[in-house]
Amino acid sequence: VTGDGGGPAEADQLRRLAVATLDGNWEHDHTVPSRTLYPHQWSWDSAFIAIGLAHVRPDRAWQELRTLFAAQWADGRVPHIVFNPRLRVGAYFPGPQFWGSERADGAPAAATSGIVQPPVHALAAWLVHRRAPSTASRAALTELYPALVAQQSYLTERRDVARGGLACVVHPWESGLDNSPAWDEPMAAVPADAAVMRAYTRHDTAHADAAHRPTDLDYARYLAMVESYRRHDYRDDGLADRHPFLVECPLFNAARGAAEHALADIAGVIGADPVPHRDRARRITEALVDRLFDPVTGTFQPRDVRADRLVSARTALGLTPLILPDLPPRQVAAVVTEAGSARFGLARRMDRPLPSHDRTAGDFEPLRYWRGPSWMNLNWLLWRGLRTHGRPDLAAGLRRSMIGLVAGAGCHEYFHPDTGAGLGSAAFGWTAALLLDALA
Ligand code: 9YW
Repeated sequence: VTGDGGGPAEADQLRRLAVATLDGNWEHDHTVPSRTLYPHQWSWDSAFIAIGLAHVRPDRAWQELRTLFAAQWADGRVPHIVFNPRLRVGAYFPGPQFWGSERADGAPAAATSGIVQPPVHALAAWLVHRRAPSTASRAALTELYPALVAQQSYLTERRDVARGGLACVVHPWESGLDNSPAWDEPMAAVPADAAVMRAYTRHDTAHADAAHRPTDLDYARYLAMVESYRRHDYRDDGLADRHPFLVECPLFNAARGAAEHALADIAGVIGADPVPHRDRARRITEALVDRLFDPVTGTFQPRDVRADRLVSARTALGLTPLILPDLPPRQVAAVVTEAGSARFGLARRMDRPLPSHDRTAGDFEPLRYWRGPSWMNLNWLLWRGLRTHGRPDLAAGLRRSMIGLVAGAGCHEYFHPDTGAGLGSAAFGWTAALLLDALA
């Protein structure tokens, strides 16, 4: 496929590619992010995938979310990986044996990880319904609503370590942006020994270029953080005193706020009370502005709770609070300015979508995963934010660049931020799904 996906024939061809990618990754009752690299079910992938499936296979969109929430823990946490028991042991590292979720209180029958990912699921459920409202979609919302509320309650009640109204991530994997430069400063405090990795076999570097992936030292720290959490059977009491990584992430908390807005909309449809959701949404937005907006740089930055300071890296995470409909005008203007700066390059006419990290930074790496490459989900969030805040001109430019990216390279996992070359998995679920949404 070549060109910018502009004409109707080309849009059709792209749609077919996206549907074929999603069909190819469909596994029984969920979609895998990638057959080679990520053969199980991933939490936030499934939410993005449902948003795309809504356009072509609405039944599957609901099934995708139902399957994920069937693995919800009794405390409300939605695990970041639900392992497929049909796969051979060792299909992915770290696998079910490493997580040992069966030993924790309130874990489901299915083997899962013990950590979470950004809660974009309520927004996904709302968008799936809104795409084609029906008796079936209202029934699906009614069924999912208590589970979505429990997911939010878990994050609000158990993860607000600093008691400032924001949820902490206890691992970079929970942010969804594993090796983002945003985590370098808080990660430096996590004890690690690269030799730890010799005891394990990584699978990611067998399927993808090691130069694109997190380093072995990163991985040693990732495992140390899981071990710290697992030692206490994934309980959240006392985290402040014992856990080496506690960070308030702008994207994670913006997703939480967007989820409360979506739950208010869902409540309105199913006859529940929207008011508590609107109240919680307002409090989350206030806390985000209060704790994570840096008036000096004019962008949102993660807060390292252990060191009680904002991290200095300016990554694409800082742009994502734009998805909040109640973000105050001052912060909206600041985010649009940051996105339009040389760091990210948002414009009415742009050759490529935004990179995941500040292009002008010394540690910008155009090939290494979340340290520079362009990702469809981050761009989709910004696209949504621009429409929410009345910037259709910029939204249209960004949308064209997103479609052009996939038109040029296919449904890759991530893309070279300058050349647009496809990187990582060549048949990636959320790229296909969010392309479908952009084409709609
Ligand atoms: C890994 C599945 C997941 C995504 C994450 C991404 C990556 C797993 O893949 O993590 O092994 O690196 O960082 O956001 O959900 O697509």
